[in-house]
Amino acid sequence: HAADAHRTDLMTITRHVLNEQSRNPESRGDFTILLSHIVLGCKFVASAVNKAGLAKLIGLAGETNGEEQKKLDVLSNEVFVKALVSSGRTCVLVSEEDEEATFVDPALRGKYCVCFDPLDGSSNIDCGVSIGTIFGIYMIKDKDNVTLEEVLQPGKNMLAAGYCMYGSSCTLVLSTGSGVNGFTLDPSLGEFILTHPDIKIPKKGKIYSVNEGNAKNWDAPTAKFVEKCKYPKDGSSPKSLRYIGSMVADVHRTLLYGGVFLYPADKKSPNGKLRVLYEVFPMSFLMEQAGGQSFTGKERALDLVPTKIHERSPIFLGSYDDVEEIKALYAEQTKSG
Ligand code: P6P
Repeated sequence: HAADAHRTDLMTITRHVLNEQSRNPESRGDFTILLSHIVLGCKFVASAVNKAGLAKLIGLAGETNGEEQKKLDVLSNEVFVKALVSSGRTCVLVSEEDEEATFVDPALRGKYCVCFDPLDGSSNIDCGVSIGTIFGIYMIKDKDNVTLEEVLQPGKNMLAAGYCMYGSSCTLVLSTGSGVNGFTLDPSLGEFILTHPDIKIPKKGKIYSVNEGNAKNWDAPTAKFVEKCKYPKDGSSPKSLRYIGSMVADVHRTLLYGGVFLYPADKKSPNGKLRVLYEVFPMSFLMEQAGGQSFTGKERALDLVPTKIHERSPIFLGSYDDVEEIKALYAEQTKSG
């Protein structure tokens, strides 16, 4: 059975990606090498996040080694930037932590652009809530003359996207464009092992996930949708509200259990809060690959063309039928003008 297979026929993430890549004739292993460096970054962050609590504890005991405890998100960013540059497979990087894009030394350039949030939800570290790394990968046509304009591509051009969630276990969820697979870190091996093959999100869910504290500022379609979740008119039972406040955790639950995750626009933030290149696009890519969908309130999220690297967008993503309901409410608003 699966357990035995795990013991002897180790389907590691590297082997799984090699299998997938071998199906496309012109692949020369560059993507697999890039991915192995992203995986290295995730393993480092996983161990640092696990120690964070302990380090804090030691800190309390006054035994810090004097070295200023670097904020985990800054440290994670440095690790990912160095891993991605040293892979020799990237030419430009966009990180949530860096105001400007990083153009790789021309001597070290490869054909990929990686957009990433090294430690999304890091404000939740001190209370032990799951946090995560989110990444999306684009191909760049001319790596030697890459400009910022080439980074500002619609999400539908992404070749791959994924997240790594640092929680009770470390789970990496990845799509390279032919479905979604989940891998769990086996610390004894230091390998990510395939544990969730071919993830498909339920067509309809019983959960909605939104920060109700922003309800005062929502627009009418969002308010109407949430009202329908709480007071269904068709005699069905109300949906459950689950909101962790860490995107990777809320999206992971939505992917596995179904339902819908919303970060809508509101009067205070007309473009919502979540960032297009390294939160909205990667999660939308995964949702579509898993049979769900993702909508901005105006259009399919992956059709959006960003104009700035830290641009924000409202997002409604999850089970196909649930997002259809939201799209219908926004279409009604557009019709009534
Ligand atoms: P709010 C975390 O800070 C984050 O960027 C996402 O991980 C999360 O989904 C969102 O913000 C939570 O925002 O306004 O509900 O606290």
